[in-house]
Amino acid sequence: MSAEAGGPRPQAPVAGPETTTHCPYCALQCSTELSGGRGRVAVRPSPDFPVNRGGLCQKGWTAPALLGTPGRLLTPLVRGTDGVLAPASWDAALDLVAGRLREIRALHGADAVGVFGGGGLTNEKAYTLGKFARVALGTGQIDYNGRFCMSSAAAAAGAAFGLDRGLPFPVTDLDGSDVVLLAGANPAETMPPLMRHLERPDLIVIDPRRTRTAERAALHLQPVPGSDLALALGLLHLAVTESLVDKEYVEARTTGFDAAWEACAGWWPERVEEVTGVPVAESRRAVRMLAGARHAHVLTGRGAEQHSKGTDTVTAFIGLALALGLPGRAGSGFGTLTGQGNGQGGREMGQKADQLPGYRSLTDPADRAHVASVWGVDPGSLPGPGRSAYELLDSLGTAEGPRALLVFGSNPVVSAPRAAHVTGRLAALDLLVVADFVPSETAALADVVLPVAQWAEEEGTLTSLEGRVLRRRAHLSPPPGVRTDLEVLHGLAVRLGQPPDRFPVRPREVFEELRRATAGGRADYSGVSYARLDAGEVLHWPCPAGDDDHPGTPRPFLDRFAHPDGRARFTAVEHRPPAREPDAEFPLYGTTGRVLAQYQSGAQTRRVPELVEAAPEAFVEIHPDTAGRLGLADGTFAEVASAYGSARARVRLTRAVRTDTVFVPFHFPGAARANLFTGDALDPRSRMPEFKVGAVRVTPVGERP
Ligand SMILES: Nc1nc2c(c(=O)[nH]1)N[C@H]1C(S)=C(S)[C@@H](COP(=O)(O)OP(=O)(O)OC[C@H]3O[C@@H](n4cnc5c(=O)[nH]c(N)nc54)[C@H](O)[C@@H]3O)O[C@H]1N2
Ligand SMILES: Nc1nc2c(c(=O)[nH]1)N[C@H]1C(S)=C(S)[C@@H](COP(=O)(O)OP(=O)(O)OC[C@H]3O[C@@H](n4cnc5c(=O)[nH]c(N)nc54)[C@H](O)[C@@H]3O)O[C@H]1N2
Ligand code: SF4
Ligand SMILES: [Mo]
Repeated sequence: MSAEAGGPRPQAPVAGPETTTHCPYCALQCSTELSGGRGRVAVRPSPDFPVNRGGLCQKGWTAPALLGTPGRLLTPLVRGTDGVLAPASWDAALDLVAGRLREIRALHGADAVGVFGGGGLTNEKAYTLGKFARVALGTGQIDYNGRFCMSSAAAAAGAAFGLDRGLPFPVTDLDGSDVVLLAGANPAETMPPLMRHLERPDLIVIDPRRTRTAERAALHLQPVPGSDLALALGLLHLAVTESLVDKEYVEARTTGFDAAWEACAGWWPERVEEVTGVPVAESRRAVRMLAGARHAHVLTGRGAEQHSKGTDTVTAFIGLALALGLPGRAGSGFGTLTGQGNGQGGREMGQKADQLPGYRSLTDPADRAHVASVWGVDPGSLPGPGRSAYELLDSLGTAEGPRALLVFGSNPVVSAPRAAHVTGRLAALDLLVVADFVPSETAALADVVLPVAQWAEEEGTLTSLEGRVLRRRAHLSPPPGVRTDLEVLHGLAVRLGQPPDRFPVRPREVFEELRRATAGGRADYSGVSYARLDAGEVLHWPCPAGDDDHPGTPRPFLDRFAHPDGRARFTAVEHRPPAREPDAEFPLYGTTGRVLAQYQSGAQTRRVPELVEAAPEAFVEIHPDTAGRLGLADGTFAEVASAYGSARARVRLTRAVRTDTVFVPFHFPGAARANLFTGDALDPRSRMPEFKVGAVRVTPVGERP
């Protein structure tokens, strides 16, 4: 029975004083206890969860504020002939959407409808969204914001290890490490409780800025943005020339070393210094620290990955880690720090353009047949792979691209690269539908806005950065008038002619189906169940079903890597410059990233008073020497312009950034959007945009923006 038909809500309010669940934001998925009724929800960290160990960051502490935020969407909105979004009933809104989708499909074909998902969606929602696109809409045009996040790391890890699990070991392994290298990650701001696991190890931080993380490092390498690939090749070169390679490991557990060495043989230390700006002595010290440690880890973050060569850069860091014998060895390892709440699960459940659930491939006949049988459809009816996130957004409203787009869990008007262009593409659509709980900048452009439930009002599972499957639990029921994403997808599917039981609204039922769909896949969840999770079992995927309960796989590579021969692959990669290097017109490097008190596009955190107070507006971080030359005073406004466009933000002078680089956080809307100056270069393999380096000019605009 669906809530649609007026039946009982599938998610009754939870009785009892406290509900154990997880923070709505990042992939660390800190465990929390919620108490109090609507309007009075209080949060405290669960004392015994090993990942956050009683800690939360400021975003986690203030998350309940979002549940009752004044602007919260409580009724569907439909844009009238006067151009204004006005309240409508659910029936009217869903009938309208389904009717328009049918028309557009009849006129232009199934691929004229696109879907854009998010890495914050629960596994159940991400799974259902992918199924909805392929089955109810019959479109191949689905991708998601994780393409902007984890795609380079995923492509590189998949190729090297045969499996992409962000951290192939529990976070608590870091406690026992001696040296941890962080390439382009700033966890002191982006995952503060993770720092509790980084107290013992000596940190090597690679970041063009002296971040809060870098301040805690034993060694901070401060390269030119976009030069990490040369740096990683140089570190591997040094490992070889200083005889620090773990030959036994390389021999026993890897292939391809000779070709990788050939590719980095030309990256002698002085040449690396010239390209990266990192002194030879510092590179040498970094390699010696890593090689001399009993246990060491190499971790990458978005700083190294969000480039047009992000996949090759991660591949080069994996090469360094393999040469030193770290991956798949007890107490050591290689990993990437997944970003969004369900950034790991969200990339396995089939909302990615080329994927089916369980990390299955849309182009593999056996994979298609397996998933089609679970879905009860003909494999031949499943579409092929679609466009990647930026390419999808770029094609909207053109002769070749979708005329309609459904957005679940992203705010691309702020977060997509080349945001002014993307905003124009969204505006060119015949139909834009946004499901959200707040009126995001993207929702403000929509023809139909559908108000959905939030984290503390829904059941589900998420898979954290360490590959552990976690239960999200409902503490409240959604406010009247609000539906869950699963109810929305069910309501649309039925209106598009699907049998009602093909799109269940109960997360538990979806999970049962998802277990079968992922069974035998690389990300196998078939042995996981709500019952096991609720009994407190700690389950990391792969966790296949069997006669006995499978214990899960916290460390998948201890005995062998996931390639058929069990070996990890070195791959030869070549350094290349970013899509645009600074020149006379745009003389500085522009880079972008995060601050502690804001999350992503800011759609959520810009509505939390404490967070707004802590981080009220965008800024341009610039070195005082550079600012002096350009006539920029602290606290005044500057324009940051590239060949693609320009943003305006307040000048913040700091010696923490290189003199040739400026940094702008991307959390803010309007004219302060960092993505107004980012470009459209994409990594050829992962299709990751180049968020982390561009050529810009910074000019004063005075006391006001
Ligand atoms: N507070 C907060 N926390 C978050 C999020 C948030 O929005 N706010 N988002 C979550 C998500 S989805 C993600 S993906 C993670 C991201 O987590 P991180 O990867 O830690 O975050 P970023 O700030 O994007 O980038 C990290 C660092 O890369 C540096 N950097 C810039 N260019 C380069 C370069 O060319 N090379 C190198 N080596 N470094 C460079 C920046 O100076 C920055 O300090 O955070 C998660 N946690
Ligand atoms: N310049 C620059 N741009 C970047 C980056 C960068 O470093 N620099 N980082 C990139 C990265 S790593 C990421 S992950 C992206 C993230 O950027 P976005 O994809 O824009 O992420 P959010 O701001 O989290 O947007 C999520 C939206 O969905 C809503 N939402 C949250 N949960 C749910 C849900 O369960 N259901 C529904 N229907 N809606 C929900 C939220 O209210 C919000 O409006 O930004 C990318 N953009
Ligand atoms: S670190 Fe991430 S999961 Fe933990 S409280 Fe902060 S935002 Fe939430
Ligand atoms: Mo991300």
